[in-house]
Amino acid sequence: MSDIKLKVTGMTCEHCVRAVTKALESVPGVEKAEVTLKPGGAVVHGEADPEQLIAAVREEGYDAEVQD
Ligand SMILES: [Cu+2]
Repeated sequence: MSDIKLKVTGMTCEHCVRAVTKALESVPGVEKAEVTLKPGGAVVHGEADPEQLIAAVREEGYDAEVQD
Protein backbone atom coordinates (compact mmCIF):
# COMPACT_ATOMS: atom_id res chain seq x y z
CA MET A 1 0.00 0.00 0.00
CA SER A 2 1.29 3.42 -0.87
CA ASP A 3 0.29 7.01 -0.39
CA ILE A 4 -0.15 9.46 -3.21
CA LYS A 5 0.23 13.15 -2.49
CA LEU A 6 -1.69 15.60 -4.59
CA LYS A 7 -1.62 19.35 -4.83
CA VAL A 8 -5.22 20.50 -5.19
CA THR A 9 -6.15 23.96 -6.38
CA GLY A 10 -9.48 25.77 -6.46
CA MET A 11 -10.84 24.78 -3.04
CA THR A 12 -12.20 27.68 -1.02
CA CYS A 13 -14.10 26.18 1.90
CA GLU A 14 -14.98 23.03 3.83
CA HIS A 15 -17.62 22.12 1.27
CA CYS A 16 -14.92 21.95 -1.35
CA VAL A 17 -12.82 19.79 0.95
CA ARG A 18 -15.71 17.38 1.39
CA ALA A 19 -16.46 17.30 -2.34
CA VAL A 20 -12.83 16.51 -3.17
CA THR A 21 -12.61 13.92 -0.39
CA LYS A 22 -15.72 12.18 -1.71
CA ALA A 23 -14.46 12.30 -5.29
CA LEU A 24 -11.10 10.81 -4.34
CA GLU A 25 -12.64 8.11 -2.16
CA SER A 26 -14.86 7.04 -5.06
CA VAL A 27 -11.83 6.12 -7.18
CA PRO A 28 -11.15 2.36 -7.27
CA GLY A 29 -8.35 1.34 -4.92
CA VAL A 30 -8.62 4.32 -2.59
CA GLU A 31 -9.00 3.40 1.05
CA LYS A 32 -8.96 6.87 2.50
CA ALA A 33 -8.31 10.42 1.35
CA GLU A 34 -7.16 13.19 3.67
CA VAL A 35 -7.81 16.56 2.09
CA THR A 36 -6.56 19.87 3.45
CA LEU A 37 -7.72 23.34 2.49
CA LYS A 38 -4.58 25.24 3.46
CA PRO A 39 -2.40 24.29 1.81
CA GLY A 40 -4.67 22.79 -0.84
CA GLY A 41 -3.75 19.17 -1.03
CA ALA A 42 -4.60 15.57 -0.44
CA VAL A 43 -2.94 12.44 0.82
CA VAL A 44 -4.57 9.40 -0.73
CA HIS A 45 -4.10 6.01 0.91
CA GLY A 46 -4.50 2.86 -1.13
CA GLU A 47 -3.50 1.65 -4.56
CA ALA A 48 -5.00 4.05 -7.04
CA ASP A 49 -4.05 5.32 -10.45
CA PRO A 50 -2.88 8.94 -10.03
CA GLU A 51 -4.43 9.88 -13.37
CA GLN A 52 -7.80 8.64 -12.17
CA LEU A 53 -7.45 10.64 -8.96
CA ILE A 54 -6.72 13.80 -10.90
CA ALA A 55 -9.62 13.12 -13.27
CA ALA A 56 -11.98 12.69 -10.31
CA VAL A 57 -10.89 16.00 -8.79
CA ARG A 58 -11.29 17.79 -12.13
CA GLU A 59 -14.77 16.37 -12.55
CA GLU A 60 -15.73 18.20 -9.36
CA GLY A 61 -14.44 21.46 -10.80
CA TYR A 62 -11.06 21.65 -9.07
CA ASP A 63 -7.58 20.88 -10.31
CA ALA A 64 -4.92 18.54 -9.03
CA GLU A 65 -1.42 17.41 -9.73
CA VAL A 66 0.84 14.80 -8.22
CA GLN A 67 3.22 16.20 -5.65
CA ASP A 68 6.36 14.43 -4.55
CU1 LIG B 1 -16.18 25.42 -1.08
